[in-house]
Amino acid sequence: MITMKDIIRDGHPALRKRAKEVPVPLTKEDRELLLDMLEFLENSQDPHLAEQYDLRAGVGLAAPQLNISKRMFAVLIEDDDGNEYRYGLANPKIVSHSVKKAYLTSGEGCLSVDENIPGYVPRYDKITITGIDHNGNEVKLRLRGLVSIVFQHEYDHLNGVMFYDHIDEKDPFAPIPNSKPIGDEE
Ligand code: K3U
Ligand code: NI
Repeated sequence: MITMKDIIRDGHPALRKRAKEVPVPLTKEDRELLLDMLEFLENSQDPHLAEQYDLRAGVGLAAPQLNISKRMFAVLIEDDDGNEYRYGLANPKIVSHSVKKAYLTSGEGCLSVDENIPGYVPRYDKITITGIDHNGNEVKLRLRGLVSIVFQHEYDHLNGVMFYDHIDEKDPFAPIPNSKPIGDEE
């Protein structure tokens, strides 16, 4: 079972490396890793288990955060309409995206970053992403809003990019042109 002690923290060089593609078809070991990452997210979102195992709640987790250099991540999140997105993805690719941007008005957080780093993180509002899911099937997902933002945050981890890299250093809350704010007003 994955716990917080398996998650490496900001400053660890592995968080800044480009992760490696995984061989397809997925090995049993790689499918199990995706399932373990999904299990972590489930446990972390269960208040009782989170307290029992001292887990910080998360909606996403990428293999490089476990010091595993593989292009794999897991996401577990519900959209505003109550649809659940529960995916372990290997070799994901963002094949298209909107011109329009989106950002969380409350900023982003990361299980590998212990402090709060304020500021707007510009993301694409909509993306289409392909990959191999935790069952070994090819998938193509069209995502928008919050769900799209979480997938982009996890995708960045595979390229050694941290959310705060996108924050305007001089003016963290500078308006993002052509963008949709996501958060309090919804
Ligand atoms: O944002 C978080 C959250 C947790 C439970 C319910 C609602 C929100 C926690 S931070 C988080 O889940 C990161 C996980 C990381 F760092 F491991 F990738 C993902 C994330 C947070 C915020 C925006 C985009 C992605
Ligand atoms: Ni993160």
